[in-house]
Amino acid sequence: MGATLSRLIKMMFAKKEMRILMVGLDAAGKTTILYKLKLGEVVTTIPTIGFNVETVDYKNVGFTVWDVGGQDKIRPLWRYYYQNTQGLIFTVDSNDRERIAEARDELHRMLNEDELRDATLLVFANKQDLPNAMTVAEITDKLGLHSLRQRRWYIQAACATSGEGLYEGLDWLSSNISIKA
Ligand code: G3D
Repeated sequence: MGATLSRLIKMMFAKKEMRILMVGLDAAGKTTILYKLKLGEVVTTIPTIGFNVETVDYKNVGFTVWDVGGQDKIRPLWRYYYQNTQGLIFTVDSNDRERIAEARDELHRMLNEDELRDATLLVFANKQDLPNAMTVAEITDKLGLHSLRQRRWYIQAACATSGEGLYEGLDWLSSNISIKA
């Protein structure tokens, strides 16, 4: 699965120079997705205390991943990573009903950032394998996605542990990303 995925991603993103940010609350499944894609060596850095960033550079695509939520002090530091971001992947734990409102708030805060104005949004409704998982429709509603204006967005059901849905989501992202010449 991993090898096939990375081959497909290589084809999808060929010749496109881009930066993709993947964020979400902790335990949403971001790291699992990153490793499942088998893009190469995942490098973990801590630019400052409590701010853990994972990066993978794959051909001309840079993936950067971190946790959002409850970190007001370090929030201004995120800006550094916003520059030149064409794609924003927001990963949600579909089973985490308690924190879906927090996830919504974080998502909208990020989308309000000026540097992310033109970024295309892909939401992974992750952990769909769990029996109590919220449906894509429910998550769409709870994240307030229909209220987004002038934003290309898409929500994809996914299971990071099996890899289900990851290719479909990234396929959509690569086709809908805005590249500045
Ligand atoms: P994060 O990087 O967003 O913080 P992780 O999240 O990738 O570390 O995942 C948090 C936990 O959720 C991990 O479990 C991981 O295996 C699990 N997980 C990720 N994706 C899925 C999924 O699609 N389905 C299920 N059932 N679990 C998933 P552990 O036990 O290692 O903490």
